[in-house]
Amino acid sequence: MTQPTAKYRSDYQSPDFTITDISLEFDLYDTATKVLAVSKVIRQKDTATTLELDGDHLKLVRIEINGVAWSDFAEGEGKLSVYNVPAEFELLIETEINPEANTLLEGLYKSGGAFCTQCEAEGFRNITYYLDRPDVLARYTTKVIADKAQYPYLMSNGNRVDSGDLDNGRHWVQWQDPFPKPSYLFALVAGDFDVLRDKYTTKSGRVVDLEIFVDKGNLDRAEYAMTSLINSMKWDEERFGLEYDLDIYMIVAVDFFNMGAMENKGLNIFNSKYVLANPNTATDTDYQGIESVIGHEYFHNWTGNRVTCRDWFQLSLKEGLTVFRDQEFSSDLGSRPVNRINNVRIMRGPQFAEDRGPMSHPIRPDKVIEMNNFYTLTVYEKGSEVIRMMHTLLGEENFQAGMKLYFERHDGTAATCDDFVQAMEDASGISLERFRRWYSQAGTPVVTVDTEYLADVKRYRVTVKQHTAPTPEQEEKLPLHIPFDIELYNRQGDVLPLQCNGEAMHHVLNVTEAEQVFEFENIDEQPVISMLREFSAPVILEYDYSDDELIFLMVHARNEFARWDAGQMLLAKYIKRNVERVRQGEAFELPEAVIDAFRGVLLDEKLDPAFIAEVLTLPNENEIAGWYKTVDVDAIHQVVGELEVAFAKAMEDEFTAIYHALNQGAYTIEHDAMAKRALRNTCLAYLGHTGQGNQLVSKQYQVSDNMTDTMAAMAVANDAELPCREAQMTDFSDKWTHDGLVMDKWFILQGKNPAENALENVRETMKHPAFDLKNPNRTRSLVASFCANNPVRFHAKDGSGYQFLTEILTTLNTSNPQVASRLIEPFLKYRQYDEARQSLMRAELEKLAKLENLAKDLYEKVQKALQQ
Ligand code: B3K
Ligand code: ZN
Repeated sequence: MTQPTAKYRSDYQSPDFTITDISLEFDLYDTATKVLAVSKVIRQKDTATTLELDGDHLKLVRIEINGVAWSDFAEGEGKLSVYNVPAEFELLIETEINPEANTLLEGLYKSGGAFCTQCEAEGFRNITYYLDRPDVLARYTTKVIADKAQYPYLMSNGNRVDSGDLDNGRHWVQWQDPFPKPSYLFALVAGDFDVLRDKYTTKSGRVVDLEIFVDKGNLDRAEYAMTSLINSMKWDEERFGLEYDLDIYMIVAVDFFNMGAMENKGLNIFNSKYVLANPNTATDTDYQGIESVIGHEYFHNWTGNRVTCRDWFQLSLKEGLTVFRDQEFSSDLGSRPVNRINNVRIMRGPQFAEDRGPMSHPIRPDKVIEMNNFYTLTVYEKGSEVIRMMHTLLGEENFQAGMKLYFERHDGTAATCDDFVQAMEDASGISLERFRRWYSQAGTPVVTVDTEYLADVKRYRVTVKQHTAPTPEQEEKLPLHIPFDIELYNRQGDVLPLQCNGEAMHHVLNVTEAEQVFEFENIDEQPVISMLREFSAPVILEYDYSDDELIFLMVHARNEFARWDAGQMLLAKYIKRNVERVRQGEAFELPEAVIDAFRGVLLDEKLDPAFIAEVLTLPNENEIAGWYKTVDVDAIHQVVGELEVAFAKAMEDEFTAIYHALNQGAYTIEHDAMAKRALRNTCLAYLGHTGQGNQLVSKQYQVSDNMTDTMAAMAVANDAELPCREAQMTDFSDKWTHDGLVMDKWFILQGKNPAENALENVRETMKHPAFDLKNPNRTRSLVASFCANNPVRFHAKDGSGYQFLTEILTTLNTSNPQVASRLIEPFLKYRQYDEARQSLMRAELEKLAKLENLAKDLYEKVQKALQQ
């Protein structure tokens, strides 16, 4: 095999040819599906005479040009060159593919009994030879032919225009999509399903058929997805003025899927995890996941499909923006502070970690070997933070004007990130010149603040410095435009007006230089400052808060996010201090005042219980690891454990009282009920570390009438290694072995099992009848939760965890490299560990580097990690 090569953003060239229309015919058979593609090809550049098409894993049967057999072509690695073609012509290509052998789950493959597709980013080339790039937009007509008994439902994008029966027990359906689209949005599904149907009338009065396809017998688990879809359609009309454009919207749930879901035009294909739910099988968190992923894929119809990306380097154009939209959707429908807190946890945990690692890249990458490797937290989550910053700088009204202008300019085309920013700038009249650097600069900026109260002149001076450390292949960093949201409080907790040079100032400061000084006038006493409110920029804030100031902010900050954040900073201080103590062989200690501050929040009846639960949730061990240059996994684990016990002991009475008071009647998925469960189960998590733990947890497991409470009990039993764990695990597995999706929760617990023999257990669990390494959900649940979320056991000193990961990666390298490439992440951070662990992990990376046929996905990451 030739060495994989990189593509560069700067090399972009518009295509030599384009395809305006394509007519596809699929004759579906498990091992030999015939694909006939007839395209209208038009030359775009005068000098071009060779048409270069992308294609992989294809058996070429024939080529015709304008109805005549064509032999002037050559097949190369991953491509087909057709020579001496005219300026405009009809190209017929017949290929044969083998869906059953397709374990990559990219292109056309079989999931259980159904045929389905996944084409983003470059999967369409596994179906036929094509201009498989997002800036070639064609109108698709698709005819699907299959056995009628086995595959009664045949679907593709757009509207169903015709159908018929054949005499050999087969039938066909023809679909037509009126909207030109890139190949990555193509979809096909054939199978036998149960269907949940509904209708939605758009604000202009058009009636849209809504159909959700699930495996037979799962109809009672599709309702929440339908509700979420209808809510999404309504919300997008109300908040963004955007209406759905086809007569039908279909969602198909499949069990074998590499990621969450896919926004194919009119025919979304979903990982069943983000569709199927009822109270017996799904937790509140699952319900929330369904709402946000259904919303996300629906919102792509405008941000992604109607306006798509010019090239894959622009991925954040659609992903960052669509994540921003789905976050706003969830926040408008549910709790804004709780949503914000959870998004910020992802930024501060795994996204900041990505920025520190060898794969660090800007939200608009410059260099890519395997595009699938760039569906990252940076492109998605940081991408959405960049959109959010523009929203903060412009305000809702200007932002919506920018959206409108963006659609006026780019609807029906493939655009760039620059186009988006330009529309925002032009519509608002606000300069985003320096702001654009967020698109090209990788890494997390550190913002360091110093404050000084000048009592004699009644001024408060705030000095803000920003610095971004070098990242791989990007040594030089420039100052960014950081919207820095602050508030000043007096001792009574009143907000002080911000005034500079006699003029009122907005609470969002424009930090644009490496160092800036802001001086606020008429400040009568030393104030307390709240900063980076709402996490107004994806940066690390460094400021030397005293305990008293943080405790003050936990009580007095005006918005809940800032109160939570103050609590997090206070926890961070004592976690760091105790990690040091543990390393010095000293005992854990925590001042009474810190505990009292948290007790105060716990007992504050004015607060949303879901918010209280967030305040009492400690940062996880991975996030904590990110605070260190060299991570001491064992010390961190010990301190988190001791902190849990300290809170549990000190507040046992309060936790117990609240736990019992929040016992609710019948399960509902109303936000209120969810919030109460969240707090109640947080109390249980602490009580798990007290004498009554085992009894309370067993009781909850026994009486629970819903998966949220069942899983909460099991998680506590697992985490606190309670005696009741074993029996619960056995009972659960007996009950749910037939249902992989439910068993995933059990696999996750096995993966996170803190017991010393966790790895042995994980290996044993792989033999469970519900486990299947070929199913990405199963693999992620068990293997990824062990490797990524059980740091103490994965990083066992003997290297056994590392060897295990290499074994798994070696298998997946051939069967499903996309999944392998996600699992390898813990290895990429090897430089953050002590020397012994570093060299063990490095040795594993070197082993992987030597693998024959190392997939591009792993190659890119292994090389970068080793070069770092
Ligand atoms: N656009 C898809 C992700 C495709 C991933 C390809 N490896 C789902 C989404 O972001 O909505
Ligand atoms: Zn998306």
